[in-house]
Amino acid sequence: MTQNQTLRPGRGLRIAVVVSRYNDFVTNRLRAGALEALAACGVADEDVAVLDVPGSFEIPMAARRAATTGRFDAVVCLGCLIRGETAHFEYIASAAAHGLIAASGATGVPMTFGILTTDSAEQALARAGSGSTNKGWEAAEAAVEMAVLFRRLAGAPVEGPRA
Ligand code: DLZ
Repeated sequence: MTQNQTLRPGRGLRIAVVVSRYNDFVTNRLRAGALEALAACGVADEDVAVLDVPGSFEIPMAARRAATTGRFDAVVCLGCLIRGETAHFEYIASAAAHGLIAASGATGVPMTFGILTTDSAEQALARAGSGSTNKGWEAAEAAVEMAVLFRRLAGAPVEGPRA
C-alpha cells in the first residue's frame, strides 16, 4: 500500500450520507462531523452526496435506494433518537438497525450506523461535538474503511492472510 493510500484511503470513493432531519440540532452536527472525516480521509467533495430524510425510520429506505443506484461505495447513516422525547423509541431504533443491516446485506454496499440512541438531549449533544469523538465522524471513518475493504475483496490483489 502506498503512503497516499494509507493517509488518504478515501481517494476515489463515492459516499452517500443519509441524514435524518428529526432532532436536527444534533444531526446537523453529526453531518458536519461526517463531512469533515470524509475530507480528512481524502474523499473528494464532489464524490459525496448528502441525502436528507424526515426521521430515523426512513434512513434504511433511503440508504437502500442510494445503494441500488450503484453510484456509491458506502452509505453513512446519521440520526438521533432521544428516549425521553420519543414515544416509539425502541420501535424506531430497532427498525433503523435491522433495516440497515438488511439493506446492506441485500445490496452488498456497506452502511454504517451513526444513529444516536440516548436518554437525553445532553447525552446526544455530547456525542456530536467536534473532532473524532463525534459519532458522525466515527460512522464516516468506518464507511471508508469498509468501502476500502470491499473494494479489495472485489478484485484488487489481497495481501496475505489478513484479508
Ligand atoms: C415520530 C418520531 C419521534 C417521536 N421521534 C423521533 C426521534 O427521536 N428521532 C428520529 O429520528 N425520528 C423520530 N420520529 C420520526 C420517525 O423516525 C419517522 O420519521 C416518522 O414516524 C414518519 O415515518
